[in-house]
Amino acid sequence: MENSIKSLIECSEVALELKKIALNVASGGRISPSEALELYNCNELGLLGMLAFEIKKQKSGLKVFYNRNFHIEPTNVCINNCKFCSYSRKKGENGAWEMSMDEIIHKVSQYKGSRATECHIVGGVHPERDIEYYGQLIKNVKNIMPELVVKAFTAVEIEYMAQKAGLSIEGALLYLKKCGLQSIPGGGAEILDEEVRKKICPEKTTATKWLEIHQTAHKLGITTNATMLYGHVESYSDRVEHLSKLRQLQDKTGGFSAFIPLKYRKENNQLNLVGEVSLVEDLKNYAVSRIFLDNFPHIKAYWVMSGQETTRLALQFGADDIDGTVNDSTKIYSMAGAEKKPIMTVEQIQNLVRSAGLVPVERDTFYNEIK
Ligand code: V47
Ligand code: SF4
Repeated sequence: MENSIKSLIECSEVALELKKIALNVASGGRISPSEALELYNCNELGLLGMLAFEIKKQKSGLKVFYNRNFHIEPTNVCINNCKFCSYSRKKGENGAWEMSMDEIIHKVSQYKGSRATECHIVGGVHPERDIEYYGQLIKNVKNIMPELVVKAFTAVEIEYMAQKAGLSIEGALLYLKKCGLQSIPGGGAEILDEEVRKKICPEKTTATKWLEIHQTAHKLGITTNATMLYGHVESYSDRVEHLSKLRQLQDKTGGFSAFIPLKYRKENNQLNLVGEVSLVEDLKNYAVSRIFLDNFPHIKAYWVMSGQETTRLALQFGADDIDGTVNDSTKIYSMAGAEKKPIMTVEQIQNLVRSAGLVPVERDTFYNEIK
């Protein structure tokens, strides 16, 4: 890292312990979990931003990545009852939806000729839909638009499909891969700690299983993302534990493409009373994640969740990806109180990135640049 940054740190008036951590980061060193905790507990947002932005520059220069994508959410019927979820319903309940295969085919057909490169498919864990249904769904998408990368199903959906089919996780993933699955999104991770999960999503895939599913996907050559749902009942130590588990797995497999912090949004769900954390907390979280996850190539500021203004700021705090055009095709966040109509044109995305003094670059799911 530039010597000027080191001199800035030397001259700054921050506590000695913090100075040592910052100098280690500036020299390209890896920080320990206890040092990450120290960063979370400090109030030096400027210093954290400077370090995170320098790391971002070393990894991707001034580039900020985006893609042309759309989502399919086949159903919000779900066997689970996560307390932060504003979106799931029981079968037949008011507000439940179950798209038929024809409706899905019709929806994908509307994107023909759109230059979209990714179809992101996630939904509730529907008690009656099985792995063959989802395999056929992927095949149908690929038949209509073979050029699309199918990034589909959280570890939670995959665990259920495997169980229902009597398959191992590896068997289920191999089956889905044969049908055309190329990447797995990062959802379902929440906080990778069993005690926190008992409080916010007691029926959901355990932390150990989530990690096992991603590890197996990596082994099979399926890249994945990782999220962290923050700003609810978890402590900074829980966040550090979450990040440590991800960093350890990434050291083993190298299969994660991006880390995506997801701020808990409070509308229409059972955790509402805990409220939402501040913008300062969001930026601190981006920065500490960028600094700690030295083996993750990308940090995504998902604009649909954080809103466009926070996304612009996150780009100064280590994020180098803002997801994609989305095209008003997801409801998970609008139902929880975020962007009501999540759609950005490529031009709007490019303008947002340029207004932060950075360079927009279109990518595909695997971060190949699209010229
Ligand atoms: O796992 C649910 C989160 C996730 C709320 O991999 C909430 O590229 C905040 O994982 N407030 C699903 N967050 C979405 C997801 C995702 C999104 C965009 C890109 C990618 C990727 C992955 O949404 C869930 C959960 O952590 N979530 N409810 C809420 N009230
Ligand atoms: Fe179901 Fe996912 Fe909502 Fe949990 S977060 S209730 S698994 S749809």
